[in-house]
Amino acid sequence: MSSMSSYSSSSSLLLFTTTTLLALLLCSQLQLSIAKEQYLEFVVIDAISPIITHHSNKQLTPSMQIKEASVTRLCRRHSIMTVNGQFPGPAVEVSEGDSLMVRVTNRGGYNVTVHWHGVRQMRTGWSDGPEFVTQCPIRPGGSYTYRFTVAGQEGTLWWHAHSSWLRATVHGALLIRPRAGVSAYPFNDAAGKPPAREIPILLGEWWDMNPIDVVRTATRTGAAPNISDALTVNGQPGDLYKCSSNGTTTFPVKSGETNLLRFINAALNTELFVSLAGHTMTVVGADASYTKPYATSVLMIAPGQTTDVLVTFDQPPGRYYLAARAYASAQGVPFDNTTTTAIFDYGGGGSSSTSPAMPTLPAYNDTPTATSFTTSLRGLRKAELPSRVDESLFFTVGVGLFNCSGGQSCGGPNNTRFAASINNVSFVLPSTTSILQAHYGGGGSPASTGSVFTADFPANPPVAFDYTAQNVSRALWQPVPGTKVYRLKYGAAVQVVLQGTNIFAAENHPIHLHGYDFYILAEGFGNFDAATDTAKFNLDDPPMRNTVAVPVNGWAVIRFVADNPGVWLMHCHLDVHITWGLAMAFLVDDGVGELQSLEAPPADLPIC
Ligand SMILES: [Cu+2]
Repeated sequence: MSSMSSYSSSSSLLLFTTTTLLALLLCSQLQLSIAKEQYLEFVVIDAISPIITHHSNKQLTPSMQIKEASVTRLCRRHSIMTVNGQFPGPAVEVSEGDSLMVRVTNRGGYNVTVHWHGVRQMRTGWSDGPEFVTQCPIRPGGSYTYRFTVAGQEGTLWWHAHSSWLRATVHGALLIRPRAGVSAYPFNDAAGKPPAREIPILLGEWWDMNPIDVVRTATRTGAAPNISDALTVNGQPGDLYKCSSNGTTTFPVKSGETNLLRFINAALNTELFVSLAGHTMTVVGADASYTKPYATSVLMIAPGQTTDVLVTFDQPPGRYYLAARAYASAQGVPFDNTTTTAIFDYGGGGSSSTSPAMPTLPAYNDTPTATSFTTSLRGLRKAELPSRVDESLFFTVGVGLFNCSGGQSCGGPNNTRFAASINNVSFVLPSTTSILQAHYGGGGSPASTGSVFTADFPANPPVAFDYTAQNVSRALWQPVPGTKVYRLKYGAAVQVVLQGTNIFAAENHPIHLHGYDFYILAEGFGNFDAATDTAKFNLDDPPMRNTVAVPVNGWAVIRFVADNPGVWLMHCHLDVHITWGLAMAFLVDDGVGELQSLEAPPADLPIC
């Protein structure tokens, strides 16, 4: 049994890795049919706690089944989409270097895909998951097997549906341990031992209605979607909500122990401040890259991001609230202002009549605290940055408004429809095939009209303006819809300035890049100015992440080497914004030879 016995709110998912499979083949009773297919099974135990890896189990379900399950939250019963009936979904636990095969079967009523958030998917873009970008959706009744290797990444990632707003309930942790005998955590407790327990903490967002209906209504009317009704910790809103106290997530911990808390912001639209009463948190990793230890009383985690922290339970034994609520950076924009709580309990039983200690959380609009947190993170080791930049890109990111055209419902401000864009292109997903399939089949020539996509995504905004001005001209508020990619040569060193705009409302946007980790060289407020801001670049120990929270009315600069061929979505991880088009894709060409080329598509790739 592993050290995760305190993970009480979700069941577990076992998996075999290549190594395990070989061991099993050598010693045993693996079914012949499975052995022939070299199948790596995902198996589920329907139990409350422990996450166990690499052990056989006789009662196995060899698949991830997307299906409805009935749950009660906020006094009401709902049928929600789940994986294997669990909410949050099962945690997947691997060691660095493991190869996985995950057979996903859609037993629900919606199209679905699964994205392995943060996994680099080297040469295996077919398993990345975003609907109509790397694959057609898995139709109800269909199935697809995701095949990929987790290499060079250690820490916390996660998996989630990448189709409409299904990820509200279809998500779970992906925990990557150092490979035994090869590497180890670069941190220890005071006694020089690894953390006694590891506790995955998924922060989520709950609607008192079907989230698919919420986004469908918004898409129909052009208005903003409803805000959520609750925030959650491991699927439970906690004591501060109606009808929720009985379900409040509780983490039993031991006095004196140091534990590793693995936070994942799985909320759809809400960046979160997180604090634990009475305890300091020491950040040791983010987005499955290690950081220099950073002690803090509050975290800011944006949707898509993960943060690993060490906590030593060195306070008087008792019960302490973990609490999370919104960091809402956009002025005048409605947000879920509720507070979710869970309880860390080392009271040794009893004492549940007194309320747990409550932490102090920053004000909703406390941008200085959010910025201070994100800019304090440093990579553990010296960065391996290319000395040159081959592609210097400048992308504006922000919302906008479409003028109303005939026959449309225009429920946005002043008879408009909400939109969002990068470099004024509001991203439109294809509907007849995926961009990756079109690319592989040659369907994306720059000039051809009527093709699935065009390779003319602009390197710069079409018009330069004062991006963060108080009053950006209304003439600049309306983006142009399109399915455009930016083409990169294999191995190109790419730098992207992500520049927030003050169109409609400035906001902190968590920009997520698929297929890559990137270094965050610098961030700041106002307009990026190469003449002065380049000097602020941290080329020594910048943090490496897959999602950067671009400061409200500010900018962030990221850098990566395009060493993974394929089609890779980059988008705002606020689902409300990706729904409105805040996305683009990089098309990275093959390099030389097989090891620098995208693999061939798998035979079971879903068809549209
Ligand atoms: Cu956004």
